[in-house]
Amino acid sequence: MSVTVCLGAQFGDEGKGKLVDILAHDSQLCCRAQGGNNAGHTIVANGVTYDFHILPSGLVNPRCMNIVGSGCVVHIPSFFKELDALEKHGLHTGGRIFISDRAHVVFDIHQLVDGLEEVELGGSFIGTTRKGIGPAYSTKMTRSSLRVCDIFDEEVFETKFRRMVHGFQKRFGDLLKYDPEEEIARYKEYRVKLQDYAIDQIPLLSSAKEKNSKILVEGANALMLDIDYGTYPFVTSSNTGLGGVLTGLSLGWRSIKDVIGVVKAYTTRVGSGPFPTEQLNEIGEKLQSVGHEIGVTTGRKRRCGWLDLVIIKHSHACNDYTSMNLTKLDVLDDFSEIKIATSYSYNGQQLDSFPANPELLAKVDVTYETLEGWKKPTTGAKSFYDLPIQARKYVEFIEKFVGVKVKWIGVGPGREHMVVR
Ligand code: 2SA
Ligand code: GDP
Ligand code: MG
Repeated sequence: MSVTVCLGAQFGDEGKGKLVDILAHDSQLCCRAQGGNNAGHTIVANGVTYDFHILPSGLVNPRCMNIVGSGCVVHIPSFFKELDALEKHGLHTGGRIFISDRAHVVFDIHQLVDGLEEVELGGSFIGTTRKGIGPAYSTKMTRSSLRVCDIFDEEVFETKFRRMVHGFQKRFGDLLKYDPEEEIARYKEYRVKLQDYAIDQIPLLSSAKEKNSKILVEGANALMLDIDYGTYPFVTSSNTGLGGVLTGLSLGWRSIKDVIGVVKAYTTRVGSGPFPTEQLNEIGEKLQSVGHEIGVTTGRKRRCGWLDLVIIKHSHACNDYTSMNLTKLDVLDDFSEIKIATSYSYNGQQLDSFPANPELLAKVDVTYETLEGWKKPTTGAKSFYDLPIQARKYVEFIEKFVGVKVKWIGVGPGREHMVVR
């Protein structure tokens, strides 16, 4: 068995879905290890645009099997809604998508609590997707959550569910406008429907190992949103880095062959939190409009700024990338000058590592390297040497600074818009 892991190296939306779709062509299994339907992965294949949230992007390839792994949190109605949408696009998913029976369930009550917790934070709100991700992982950690395996025994389900709801009702009182009976009733239907999807992921992955299968792991969100290594508390509630892959799927470390860091050629962020290279000016607006930087899950405009190599170095230190996919290079086609952040300083003193403290991070001064733009379209490029010399220099600057090879370069949204080196 060989495992290739695709991980977001910045704040998410780097274009992981597109790389996963391309690599799925040569893989038997595609797995999600963490997160829920907060993620949004867009794939443009054969002229059709697909949006994935909880489902793995490997589903676009008709020969690829897919697993929503044990480390994920799943809102079951959204899972079925997303499957229905794919079927309407003519994509047949029957027998190719499974959910680990150890994955935790996101209920509507988690989504309501997500909203209430954001309100409680006032001006310091996180800017979550309100998909219930934080509350679902919280109940997982306090051991009051329900897993997919709990759904199948009606009595056990109701007992555990009512206990969890009672906990939230005690905490939020009248603020929580919620009828547990409605949700319990809905699970009568899901109890039957889910039988075709819930599996024990461990023997399935063990048998993939015996068959020497190629497995792809699709990261959701990205390292700077990692609960331990991101810009806490402005993060999501899972380990979005390599750690989450090891705990969220029973693959073992020995089989991991490649860890690909997906890096957008500039930086974007959705939601609150420090963003040292953010451009609150016409540069940021141009990146946002040319790059169509709009959240796939919530429709929010993404904040935009220059590429930050301090972040990519931190990300590489945590995830140990074997190669990188630089994406959306084409979005920079029309800039005469392009800046890249290479270090931070605070009170005149250069920082030698990425700061843990978000208040400090919000105040750092950024040192930039300025590179010449290329002012030519790159979307038609088929090989590295089809790219303008300035674009090649941009790529080479990044790989030299980070010390990792850029093996793939995205020059457009389509499957075919990928230069492979
Ligand atoms: P949550 O909902 O608890 O995970 O939110 C916590 C923070 O994580 C950010 N987050 C994301 N950032 C980028 N992309 C995400 N997926 C969607 C997309 C986002 C969207 O692909 O565009 O549609 O808005 C994603 N999911 C979570 C979030 O903004 C919070 O800062
Ligand atoms: P993910 O969350 O990392 O999978 O990324 P998203 O799908 O949320 O956001 C990336 C967006 O950029 C999607 O709309 C992709 O279709 C698009 N995209 C991916 N790679 C490229 C690229 O190289 N060039 C351009 N112009 N668009 C790209
Ligand atoms: Mg996304």
